[in-house]
Amino acid sequence: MSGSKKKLQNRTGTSRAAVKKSASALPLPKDLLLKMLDLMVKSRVLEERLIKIYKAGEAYFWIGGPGEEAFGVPLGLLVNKGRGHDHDYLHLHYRGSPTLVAMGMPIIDSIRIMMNRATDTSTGGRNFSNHFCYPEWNVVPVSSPIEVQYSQAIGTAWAQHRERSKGITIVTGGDAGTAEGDFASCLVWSSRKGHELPILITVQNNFWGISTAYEGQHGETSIADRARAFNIESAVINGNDPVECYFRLQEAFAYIRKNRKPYFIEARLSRLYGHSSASGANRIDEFDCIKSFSEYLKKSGVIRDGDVESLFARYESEAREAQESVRHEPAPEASDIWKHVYANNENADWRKF
Ligand SMILES: Cc1ncc(C[n+]2csc(CCOP(=O)(O)OP(=O)(O)O)c2C)c(N)n1
Ligand SMILES: [Mg+2]
Repeated sequence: MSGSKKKLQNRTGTSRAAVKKSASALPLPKDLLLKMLDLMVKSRVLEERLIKIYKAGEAYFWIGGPGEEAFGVPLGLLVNKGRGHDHDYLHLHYRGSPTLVAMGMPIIDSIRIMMNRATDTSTGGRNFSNHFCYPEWNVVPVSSPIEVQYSQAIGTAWAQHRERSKGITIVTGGDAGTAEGDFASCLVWSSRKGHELPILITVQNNFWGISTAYEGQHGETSIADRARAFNIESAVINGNDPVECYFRLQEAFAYIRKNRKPYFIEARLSRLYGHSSASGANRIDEFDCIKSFSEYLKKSGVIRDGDVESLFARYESEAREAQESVRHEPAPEASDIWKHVYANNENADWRKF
């Protein structure tokens, strides 16, 4: 990690040290800490399996969320999951696997997308990794063009505002994409006086846009400063610390649910396997949130030597078995390209209109 990146990551809100000092006991219930560790490991193992599938030549492309578990897992745990405006809508980007794992997505679902099988319920095997879609959980389809989710999110947030529903809208994305107009549109539309929207806007700042470093691209001190200009409540947090993320996200959710106004979070975190398979998908020497969280839990007496290793082994065997069974599942047919293109029309085939 570069010196300036370390400096930027230190310039966040509550630090782990502060959380620990202020609490004589554990900062969160033991069961919750264990659950977060479990889901973080499950998500990491899943992503590492996807990378292995790619490297074995059984898939065409990988992009995903290893390094974002400390942020994504608490986010998924705090969501009011369900269908319709009284539940939360999620407009995720391609690093959203930890959030979906925390919401209950089985490992095999993600492997089906990765291996382009017709059994993949998100895309019918017609999109690439981590392009999730779960209508039953209000998870709208992940888009390959970056940042468009920020302008799409205004739609569900506006509907929830207009109908005074109980649910809120959550939108996530990367730091580099904030250069695009959709991000600015989201800030404008979510903060208009008298028409503020119930939306959690997050940016997972890993300090990279593919191979372009953050430092040379931003005039603002932090991305969160842009939200402040619109009078949107905002926070810069250490996205590598699951305890801090849980507390800060909990605060943000409570604020939005009560006030029906926007909240902005910039989470500074790691990108552990580079951008995608296009950059090699090799392990990078950046801060590892699972390693540090396990060490903390060991020191606090919550887990013992060997516990984390057993978790990794258990999920690795589940993921390997899933891959083996998906191998025997059918690929989509060429004619399947017309399926599910437009909602509720007879066949979505424009040639027949
Ligand atoms: C509109 C658009 N422009 C360019 C791309 C190519 N592209 C894919 S990911 C990416 C970088 C995104 O960086 P950031 O927003 O920081 O997210 P990260 O991948 O770092 O999580 C780019 C430029 C794209 N998919 N869509
Ligand atoms: Mg980035």
